[in-house]
Amino acid sequence: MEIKKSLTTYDLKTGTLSGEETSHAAKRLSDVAGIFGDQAVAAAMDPNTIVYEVDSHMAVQEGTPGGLFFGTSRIHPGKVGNEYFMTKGHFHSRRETAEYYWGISGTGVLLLMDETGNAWSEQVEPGSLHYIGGHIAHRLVNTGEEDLIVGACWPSDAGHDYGSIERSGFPIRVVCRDGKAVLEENKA
Ligand code: M6P
Ligand code: ZN
Repeated sequence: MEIKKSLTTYDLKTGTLSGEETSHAAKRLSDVAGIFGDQAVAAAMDPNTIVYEVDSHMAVQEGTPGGLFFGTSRIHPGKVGNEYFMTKGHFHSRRETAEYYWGISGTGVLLLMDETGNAWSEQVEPGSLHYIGGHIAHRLVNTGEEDLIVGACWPSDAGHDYGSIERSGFPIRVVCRDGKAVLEENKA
């Protein structure tokens, strides 16, 4: 019997996934403009600007119980006004499901929020490991000048609930003041 080679590769330095059952998606400003605090500034920017990209490895169908999905989020450096580029962020549709995130390169912030709207954050850097428990919304923010690359692993039946975030957002925004990343209350 021969030893089979994996049909998928994962570049440990860049998080890039390639081969079987992998896919790539780009999120442009036109896809995510609504998440930023300054809507006038967002509207004046090039809507084709790529805010972040996601590589995924999905070996089973979305919704399959017992399976796992694996991915890489690459948030580009940039700001809308003073607010750093970030992911849409989501709760899981099956609220009890958890997820791991880990920092691969770059620096940023993981914003977390429970279902009562109580929010907190963790610094993301190469080698940082983040266990995101069930019932916790999660969003990545790139506070650096290079790509923030973060790995992820989550259950294949978790699903994404973006609606709750679109309606009320996170109570914290990560903004640049005097060249430094700070947390500010979301006044929207
Ligand atoms: C990670 C995982 C994915 C998620 C992606 C982008 O790779 O958490 O499930 O889709 O980040 O984040 P979002 O869906 O919030 O835009
Ligand atoms: Zn998730």
